Amino acid sequence: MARQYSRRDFIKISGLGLGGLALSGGLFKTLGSNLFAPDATAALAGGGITRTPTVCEICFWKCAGWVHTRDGQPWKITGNAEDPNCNGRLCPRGTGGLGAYLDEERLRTPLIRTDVRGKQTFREASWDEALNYIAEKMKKIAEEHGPECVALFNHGSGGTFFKHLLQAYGSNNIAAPSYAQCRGPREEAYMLTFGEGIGSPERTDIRNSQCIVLIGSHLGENMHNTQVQEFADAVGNGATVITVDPRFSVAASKSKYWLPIRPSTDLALLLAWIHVIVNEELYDRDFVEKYTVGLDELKASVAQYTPEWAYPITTIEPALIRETAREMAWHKPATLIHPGRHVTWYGDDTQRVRAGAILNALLGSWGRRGGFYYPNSAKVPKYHYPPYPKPKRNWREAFPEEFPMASLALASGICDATIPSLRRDCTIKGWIVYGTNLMLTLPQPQKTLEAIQNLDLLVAIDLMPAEITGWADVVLPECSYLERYDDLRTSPGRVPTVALRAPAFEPRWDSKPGWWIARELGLRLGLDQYFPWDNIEDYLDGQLQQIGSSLAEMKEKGVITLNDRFPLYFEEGVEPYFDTPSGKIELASSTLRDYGFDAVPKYTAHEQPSAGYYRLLYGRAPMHTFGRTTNNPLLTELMKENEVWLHPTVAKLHGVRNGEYVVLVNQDGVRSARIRAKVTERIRQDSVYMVHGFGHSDKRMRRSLGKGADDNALITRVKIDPIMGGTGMRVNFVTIEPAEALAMSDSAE
Ligand SMILES: Nc1nc2c(c(=O)[nH]1)N[C@H]1C(S)=C(S)[C@@H](COP(=O)(O)OP(=O)(O)OC[C@H]3O[C@@H](n4cnc5c(=O)[nH]c(N)nc54)[C@H](O)[C@@H]3O)O[C@H]1N2
Ligand SMILES: Nc1nc2c(c(=O)[nH]1)N[C@H]1C(S)=C(S)[C@@H](COP(=O)(O)OP(=O)(O)OC[C@H]3O[C@@H](n4cnc5c(=O)[nH]c(N)nc54)[C@H](O)[C@@H]3O)O[C@H]1N2
Ligand code: SF4
Ligand SMILES: [Mo]
Repeated sequence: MARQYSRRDFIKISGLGLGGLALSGGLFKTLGSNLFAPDATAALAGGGITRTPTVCEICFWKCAGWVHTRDGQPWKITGNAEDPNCNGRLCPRGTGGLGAYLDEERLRTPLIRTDVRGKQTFREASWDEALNYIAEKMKKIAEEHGPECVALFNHGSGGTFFKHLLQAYGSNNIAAPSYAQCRGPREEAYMLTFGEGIGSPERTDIRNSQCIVLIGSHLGENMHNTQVQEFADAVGNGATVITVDPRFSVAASKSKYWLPIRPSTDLALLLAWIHVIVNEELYDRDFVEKYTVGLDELKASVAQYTPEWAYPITTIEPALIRETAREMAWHKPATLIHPGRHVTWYGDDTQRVRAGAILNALLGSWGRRGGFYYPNSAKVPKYHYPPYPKPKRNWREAFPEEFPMASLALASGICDATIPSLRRDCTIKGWIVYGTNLMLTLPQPQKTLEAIQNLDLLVAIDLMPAEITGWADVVLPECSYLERYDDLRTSPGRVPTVALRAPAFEPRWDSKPGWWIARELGLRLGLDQYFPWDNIEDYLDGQLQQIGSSLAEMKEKGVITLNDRFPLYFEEGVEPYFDTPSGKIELASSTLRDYGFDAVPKYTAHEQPSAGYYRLLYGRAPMHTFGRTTNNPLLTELMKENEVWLHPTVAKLHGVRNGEYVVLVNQDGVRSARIRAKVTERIRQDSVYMVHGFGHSDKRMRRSLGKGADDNALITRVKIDPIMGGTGMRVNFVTIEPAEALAMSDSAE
């Protein structure tokens, strides 16, 4: 039985401090109603105290909650106690979700560009005019180049309706930075090893783990709700935590072992751990014999990777490598080598994550308590649409014989395929960008801009005037998640659940829900047969009736749990099935071998920074999600700008004092916005660290404009994973200059 979590658990594990508590009470009580113009808002449910079910959209953990109103005014958002994604507790960002709704700087009406791209000069347009404009352009692109020359970038719940629209139109060039810039290598590495991916929420049985190994995963700062709750619980229950991180992260502070590794060398450490576990025969013999193939090949391959070999590479002492390997083996199979989430680091990411997967296999933690469970997700029959037309081409043709394991489209690949080149076949002419701010989240922003200049059509559907909207031809204002229905949440977990997001408020100004926008565009493109439902309530009710529920029931409960479920762990006498070519867990991957890659991961060295330069590392802060909350009026109260972490020796060398503003200049001479230095022993001397999502430059977001610096501006080069096309982003080096230099160069312009 999971214990009840309190908000203090979050505070403790996240290092949020007392500021985080400010959001737990009622909105107006704690922050004062003068921040907003509450009269401009209107609850759908009317007077008294009301509650409406929601699914949080502040990050992608998808916690279910309740939106409470008092006397027709927004009051607070709380977690739904029946929801396994939150156990009744939202994280500080989810609690601050009302800020997304109340932000006066939101997009208010459709906009059509009146000047060159990037000038941010728009005129207001009616929905009819804006949608007709887009539909005409899309028809023209389809006639002249084929519908597959329109691509969709998306992130977030409403993306479902735009994916449907694009497929009905005839394109499956559908991508998200959450694959090739995030967890793509992880999914492919686990597919190759176990025949199944990890998914989201992760299938990690953290709450029952006795030994948790975190390789970069900065749980606590990475504030994925129940993952942090379970981590707090496991720590409370005395689990051994081993954290490998060049920075003393919050997770490192909860750990028995902190291994401050030289960045980019994790694969050496993982291989040395495998070496110890294989050589000392510490692996789960029974499990390995029954379920795996390739042990001999693995043994032969890791023979060279002794802890002594790894020491000068990683800077981790051989004795410590042995001790931590033995500790992991001691707790097997309840030892979890966390698979990570944002894993696109150095370009050999699929192989690095695979080394972790192999360790998990050796320790027998797959399908076992305290390791990885088998997730259940609610099966809701799909709405019955006519089949989609078959696209004649897709982005893959732009990359013949490259990235064979990419199971989803690459956002970076679509960007490349938009830039005309003799090498590339598939030239994309239109982008629809739903809920992703590509300027801050696609690396090599110089390339993104070049691609944009080649487009015939760029549509941005956003809540905020985010940077990407400044480059769009048409900007469509979506209403916030608190003002709309979305598709049902059926994400996997220990129990199969369905959750509903219903609107608590009327859409403010002239904003509209994503489902409505997608449908209206579909009708204008002559795709009526793909949008047979007149309104979303019919669509949702139809879906829910098929699983014996109804929209009315869901509005009451918010979350329902279905009975139909699989066991979480392997069971005695039941042969598990692995969807790999051998039908077993592949320590040596036959698929990788067939494609000419190493069947067992091998170490490759990466370039290190030269004197005076430092590796640029980045990560998360518990009170923000990427750049999507850095203008949120409630969450900016908790953290207004980011800082760059510098080791005292580095600070001294560059004459920087704690709290001073500096400018980072990367290996290509690109300069950051000014950013405050945080001088701390908690980071290695060869690296600097900053939180992603700051340094906004769009003038329409005044709260975040010019606050801190944008890591992405400095990520002008990447190392691409040849297996699946992920973009390794931690391959940029920066030096440090005083901020005055920026002031001087500004005035010189
Ligand atoms: N430099 C750098 N790049 C990164 C990362 C990094 O740490 N550093 N992280 C990577 C990772 S892990 C990921 S998952 C990706 C994420 O990359 P993206 O998917 O691009 O994520 P966000 O930055 O959250 O983009 C969110 C956009 O959605 C808008 N938005 C918010 N709510 C709504 C809504 O309800 N409707 C609509 N239509 N729009 C909305 C916001 O205003 C913002 O413009 O980025 C990757 N790229
Ligand atoms: N609050 C909050 N939580 C979030 C998000 C958010 O925006 N805000 N985003 C969510 C999303 S989409 C994702 S993908 C996850 C990302 O969260 P994680 O998957 O946990 O992110 P990481 O890439 O591991 O990056 C951060 C950590 O890696 C360390 N690091 C850097 N280089 C190296 C290296 O070479 N080796 C090792 N061992 N460590 C290194 C950094 O010091 C830092 O502590 O967070 C999720 N949770
Ligand atoms: S983890 Fe926090 S921000 Fe993410 S969905 Fe849950 S409450 Fe919202
Ligand atoms: Mo991510």
